[in-house]
Amino acid sequence: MIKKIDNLYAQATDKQSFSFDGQVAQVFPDMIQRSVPGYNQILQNTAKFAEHFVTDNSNCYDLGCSLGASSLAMSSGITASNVKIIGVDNSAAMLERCHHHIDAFKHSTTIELYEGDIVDFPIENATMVVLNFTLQFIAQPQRKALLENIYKGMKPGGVLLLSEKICFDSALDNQLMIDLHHQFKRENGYSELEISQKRSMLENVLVPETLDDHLTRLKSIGFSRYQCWLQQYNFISMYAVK
Ligand code: GEK
Repeated sequence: MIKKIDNLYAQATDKQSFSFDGQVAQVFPDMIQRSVPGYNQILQNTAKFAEHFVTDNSNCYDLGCSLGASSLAMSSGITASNVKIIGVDNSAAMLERCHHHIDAFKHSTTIELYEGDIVDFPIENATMVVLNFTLQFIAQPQRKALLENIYKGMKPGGVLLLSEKICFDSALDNQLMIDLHHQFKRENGYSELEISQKRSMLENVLVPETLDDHLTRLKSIGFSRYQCWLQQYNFISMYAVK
Protein backbone atom coordinates (compact mmCIF):
# COMPACT_ATOMS: atom_id res chain seq x y z
CA MET A 1 0.00 0.00 0.00
CA ILE A 2 1.51 3.37 -1.04
CA LYS A 3 1.74 5.82 1.84
CA LYS A 4 0.63 9.34 0.84
CA ILE A 5 2.62 12.22 2.31
CA ASP A 6 0.71 14.59 4.60
CA ASN A 7 1.07 18.10 3.15
CA LEU A 8 -2.52 19.19 3.88
CA TYR A 9 -1.47 22.29 5.82
CA ALA A 10 1.67 23.21 3.88
CA GLN A 11 -0.16 26.20 2.33
CA ALA A 12 -2.13 28.83 4.25
CA THR A 13 -5.66 27.51 4.82
CA ASP A 14 -8.86 29.19 5.97
CA LYS A 15 -10.18 25.92 7.40
CA GLN A 16 -11.14 26.74 10.99
CA SER A 17 -11.06 23.43 12.76
CA PHE A 18 -9.72 19.91 12.27
CA SER A 19 -12.00 17.04 11.22
CA PHE A 20 -11.45 13.45 10.16
CA ASP A 21 -12.58 13.95 6.56
CA GLY A 22 -11.61 12.30 3.29
CA GLN A 23 -8.44 14.37 2.87
CA VAL A 24 -7.19 13.43 6.34
CA ALA A 25 -8.10 9.76 5.82
CA GLN A 26 -5.99 9.73 2.64
CA VAL A 27 -2.77 10.80 4.38
CA PHE A 28 -3.55 9.44 7.86
CA PRO A 29 -0.78 6.80 8.27
CA ASP A 30 1.88 9.38 7.36
CA MET A 31 0.22 12.10 9.48
CA ILE A 32 -0.01 10.08 12.68
CA GLN A 33 3.49 8.63 12.41
CA ARG A 34 5.12 12.02 11.85
CA SER A 35 2.96 13.77 14.49
CA VAL A 36 2.64 11.37 17.42
CA PRO A 37 5.83 10.43 19.28
CA GLY A 38 5.73 6.79 20.37
CA TYR A 39 2.94 5.78 17.96
CA ASN A 40 4.88 2.84 16.45
CA GLN A 41 6.07 1.68 19.85
CA ILE A 42 2.49 1.70 21.12
CA LEU A 43 1.34 -0.44 18.18
CA GLN A 44 4.21 -2.92 18.70
CA ASN A 45 3.28 -3.22 22.36
CA THR A 46 -0.44 -3.47 21.61
CA ALA A 47 0.37 -6.89 20.16
CA LYS A 48 2.16 -7.85 23.38
CA PHE A 49 -0.73 -6.68 25.58
CA ALA A 50 -3.08 -8.69 23.35
CA GLU A 51 -0.97 -11.81 23.75
CA HIS A 52 -0.96 -11.36 27.53
CA PHE A 53 -4.59 -10.44 28.21
CA VAL A 54 -6.86 -11.78 25.45
CA THR A 55 -8.47 -15.09 26.34
CA ASP A 56 -10.55 -17.65 24.40
CA ASN A 57 -14.15 -16.83 23.42
CA SER A 58 -13.95 -13.09 24.03
CA ASN A 59 -14.18 -9.77 22.18
CA CYS A 60 -11.61 -7.02 21.62
CA TYR A 61 -12.55 -3.43 20.76
CA ASP A 62 -10.65 -0.76 18.82
CA LEU A 63 -12.59 2.45 19.58
CA GLY A 64 -11.82 5.26 17.15
CA CYS A 65 -10.12 2.72 14.88
CA SER A 66 -9.22 5.13 11.99
CA LEU A 67 -7.52 2.86 9.42
CA GLY A 68 -7.40 -0.14 11.75
CA ALA A 69 -3.73 -0.07 12.83
CA SER A 70 -4.56 -1.03 16.42
CA SER A 71 -6.94 -3.79 15.28
CA LEU A 72 -4.19 -5.29 13.11
CA ALA A 73 -1.69 -4.93 15.97
CA MET A 74 -4.06 -6.74 18.37
CA SER A 75 -4.67 -9.44 15.79
CA SER A 76 -0.93 -10.07 15.38
CA GLY A 77 -0.54 -10.70 19.11
CA ILE A 78 -3.64 -12.77 19.88
CA THR A 79 -2.94 -16.43 20.57
CA ALA A 80 -6.37 -17.24 22.08
CA SER A 81 -9.06 -18.86 19.95
CA ASN A 82 -12.56 -17.80 18.97
CA VAL A 83 -11.80 -14.09 19.42
CA LYS A 84 -13.48 -11.27 17.53
CA ILE A 85 -12.06 -7.75 17.10
CA ILE A 86 -14.60 -4.94 16.70
CA GLY A 87 -13.42 -1.62 15.24
CA VAL A 88 -15.61 1.49 15.57
CA ASP A 89 -15.22 4.96 14.07
CA ASN A 90 -17.68 7.76 13.32
CA SER A 91 -15.81 9.00 10.22
CA ALA A 92 -17.24 7.36 7.09
CA ALA A 93 -14.11 8.36 5.15
CA MET A 94 -11.85 6.65 7.68
CA LEU A 95 -13.96 3.51 7.80
CA GLU A 96 -14.07 3.16 4.03
CA ARG A 97 -10.27 3.22 3.92
CA CYS A 98 -10.12 1.00 7.00
CA HIS A 99 -11.95 -1.78 5.14
CA HIS A 100 -9.32 -1.70 2.34
CA HIS A 101 -6.47 -1.49 4.84
CA ILE A 102 -7.68 -4.48 6.87
CA ASP A 103 -8.17 -6.50 3.67
CA ALA A 104 -4.66 -5.65 2.48
CA PHE A 105 -2.92 -7.01 5.58
CA LYS A 106 -2.78 -10.59 6.79
CA HIS A 107 -4.71 -11.15 10.00
CA SER A 108 -5.83 -14.34 11.66
CA THR A 109 -8.57 -12.90 13.90
CA THR A 110 -12.01 -11.86 12.61
CA ILE A 111 -12.22 -8.04 12.41
CA GLU A 112 -15.67 -6.43 12.17
CA LEU A 113 -16.00 -2.70 11.48
CA TYR A 114 -18.86 -0.41 12.49
CA GLU A 115 -19.60 3.22 11.74
CA GLY A 116 -20.83 4.71 15.00
CA ASP A 117 -20.22 6.92 18.00
CA ILE A 118 -18.02 5.26 20.60
CA VAL A 119 -19.84 7.22 23.31
CA ASP A 120 -22.78 4.82 23.23
CA PHE A 121 -21.38 1.77 21.47
CA PRO A 122 -22.28 -1.53 23.22
CA ILE A 123 -19.28 -3.29 24.77
CA GLU A 124 -19.60 -6.89 25.88
CA ASN A 125 -17.45 -9.85 26.90
CA ALA A 126 -14.28 -7.80 26.34
CA THR A 127 -10.80 -8.93 27.34
CA MET A 128 -9.10 -5.99 25.60
CA VAL A 129 -10.28 -2.49 24.69
CA VAL A 130 -8.02 -0.01 22.87
CA LEU A 131 -8.58 3.75 22.92
CA ASN A 132 -5.50 4.81 20.98
CA PHE A 133 -5.57 8.64 20.89
CA THR A 134 -9.37 8.80 20.73
CA LEU A 135 -10.66 9.76 24.19
CA GLN A 136 -9.01 13.17 23.73
CA PHE A 137 -11.54 13.95 20.96
CA ILE A 138 -14.59 13.14 23.13
CA ALA A 139 -16.31 16.05 24.93
CA GLN A 140 -14.90 16.14 28.46
CA PRO A 141 -18.24 15.69 30.28
CA GLN A 142 -18.83 12.44 28.32
CA ARG A 143 -15.47 10.82 29.03
CA LYS A 144 -16.30 9.23 32.37
CA ALA A 145 -19.57 7.67 31.14
CA LEU A 146 -17.73 6.28 28.10
CA LEU A 147 -15.06 4.68 30.32
CA GLU A 148 -17.75 3.33 32.69
CA ASN A 149 -19.52 1.71 29.74
CA ILE A 150 -16.22 0.09 28.70
CA TYR A 151 -15.57 -1.10 32.26
CA LYS A 152 -19.03 -2.65 32.50
CA GLY A 153 -18.49 -4.56 29.26
CA MET A 154 -15.09 -5.94 30.24
CA LYS A 155 -14.41 -9.34 31.78
CA PRO A 156 -12.52 -9.35 35.10
CA GLY A 157 -8.81 -9.53 34.23
CA GLY A 158 -9.36 -7.72 30.91
CA VAL A 159 -7.26 -4.72 29.91
CA LEU A 160 -7.98 -1.22 28.65
CA LEU A 161 -5.11 0.34 26.67
CA LEU A 162 -5.52 4.12 26.74
CA SER A 163 -3.13 6.40 24.84
CA GLU A 164 -3.51 10.18 24.99
CA LYS A 165 -1.88 13.52 24.43
CA ILE A 166 -1.65 15.11 27.89
CA CYS A 167 -1.06 18.50 29.51
CA PHE A 168 0.77 19.39 32.72
CA ASP A 169 -0.18 21.44 35.78
CA SER A 170 3.06 23.39 35.61
CA ALA A 171 3.02 26.00 32.82
CA LEU A 172 6.80 25.58 32.44
CA ASP A 173 6.58 21.82 31.97
CA ASN A 174 3.64 22.25 29.63
CA GLN A 175 5.54 24.67 27.40
CA LEU A 176 8.69 22.53 27.44
CA MET A 177 6.77 19.43 26.33
CA ILE A 178 4.94 21.37 23.59
CA ASP A 179 8.30 22.73 22.37
CA LEU A 180 9.86 19.26 22.37
CA HIS A 181 6.86 17.88 20.47
CA HIS A 182 7.10 20.65 17.87
CA GLN A 183 10.82 19.92 17.51
CA PHE A 184 9.89 16.26 16.88
CA LYS A 185 7.51 17.42 14.12
CA ARG A 186 10.15 19.69 12.58
CA GLU A 187 12.60 16.78 12.54
CA ASN A 188 9.92 14.79 10.71
CA GLY A 189 9.73 17.40 7.96
CA TYR A 190 6.82 19.62 9.03
CA SER A 191 7.30 23.36 8.47
CA GLU A 192 6.52 26.13 10.98
CA LEU A 193 3.36 26.95 9.00
CA GLU A 194 2.17 23.33 9.05
CA ILE A 195 2.84 23.06 12.79
CA SER A 196 1.08 26.30 13.71
CA GLN A 197 -1.94 25.76 11.42
CA LYS A 198 -2.48 22.24 12.77
CA ARG A 199 -2.10 23.50 16.32
CA SER A 200 -4.79 26.15 15.97
CA MET A 201 -7.13 23.80 14.11
CA LEU A 202 -6.91 21.24 16.93
CA GLU A 203 -7.69 23.85 19.58
CA ASN A 204 -11.06 22.94 21.20
CA VAL A 205 -11.17 19.71 19.13
CA LEU A 206 -8.43 17.81 20.96
CA VAL A 207 -8.69 18.65 24.66
CA PRO A 208 -5.89 17.07 26.72
CA GLU A 209 -6.02 16.26 30.44
CA THR A 210 -3.22 15.59 32.93
CA LEU A 211 -1.90 12.12 33.77
CA ASP A 212 -3.35 12.58 37.25
CA ASP A 213 -6.82 13.34 35.79
CA HIS A 214 -6.65 10.07 33.84
CA LEU A 215 -5.42 7.87 36.68
CA THR A 216 -7.86 9.38 39.21
CA ARG A 217 -10.78 8.72 36.85
CA LEU A 218 -9.66 5.13 36.12
CA LYS A 219 -9.46 4.50 39.87
CA SER A 220 -12.89 6.03 40.54
CA ILE A 221 -14.46 3.78 37.88
CA GLY A 222 -13.13 0.70 39.66
CA PHE A 223 -10.14 -0.51 37.64
CA SER A 224 -8.00 -2.58 40.02
CA ARG A 225 -4.58 -1.73 38.50
CA TYR A 226 -3.51 1.08 36.21
CA GLN A 227 -0.12 2.42 35.13
CA CYS A 228 1.37 4.77 32.60
CA TRP A 229 3.69 2.36 30.75
CA LEU A 230 5.05 4.75 28.08
CA GLN A 231 5.68 8.47 27.82
CA GLN A 232 7.32 10.54 25.10
CA TYR A 233 6.99 14.25 25.87
CA ASN A 234 3.25 15.03 26.11
CA PHE A 235 2.13 11.69 24.66
CA ILE A 236 1.45 8.76 26.96
CA SER A 237 0.01 5.29 27.01
CA MET A 238 -1.66 3.74 30.06
CA TYR A 239 -3.07 0.33 30.81
CA ALA A 240 -5.91 -0.37 33.24
CA VAL A 241 -6.94 -3.85 34.37
CA LYS A 242 -10.49 -4.68 35.54
C1 GEK B 1 -4.89 4.25 15.57
N1 GEK B 1 -6.82 4.59 17.03
O1 GEK B 1 -4.31 4.45 14.48
N2 GEK B 1 -16.87 8.04 17.83
C2 GEK B 1 -16.14 7.26 17.01
N3 GEK B 1 -14.92 7.62 16.51
C3 GEK B 1 -14.46 8.84 16.85
C4 GEK B 1 -15.18 9.71 17.70
C5 GEK B 1 -16.44 9.27 18.20
N4 GEK B 1 -17.17 10.03 19.01
N5 GEK B 1 -14.46 10.86 17.86
C6 GEK B 1 -13.33 10.69 17.12
N6 GEK B 1 -13.33 9.48 16.53
C7 GEK B 1 -6.18 5.03 15.80
C8 GEK B 1 -5.94 6.51 15.78
S1 GEK B 1 -7.28 8.95 15.58
C9 GEK B 1 -6.15 9.82 16.52
C10 GEK B 1 -7.14 7.31 16.25
C11 GEK B 1 -5.57 11.03 15.92
C12 GEK B 1 -12.30 8.91 15.65
C13 GEK B 1 -11.85 9.79 14.51
O2 GEK B 1 -12.72 9.72 13.40
C14 GEK B 1 -10.46 9.25 14.21
O3 GEK B 1 -10.48 8.27 13.22
C15 GEK B 1 -10.01 8.67 15.55
O4 GEK B 1 -11.12 8.72 16.43
C16 GEK B 1 -8.85 9.40 16.22
O5 GEK B 1 -4.49 3.46 16.45
O6 GEK B 1 -5.83 11.31 14.74
O7 GEK B 1 -4.81 11.74 16.67
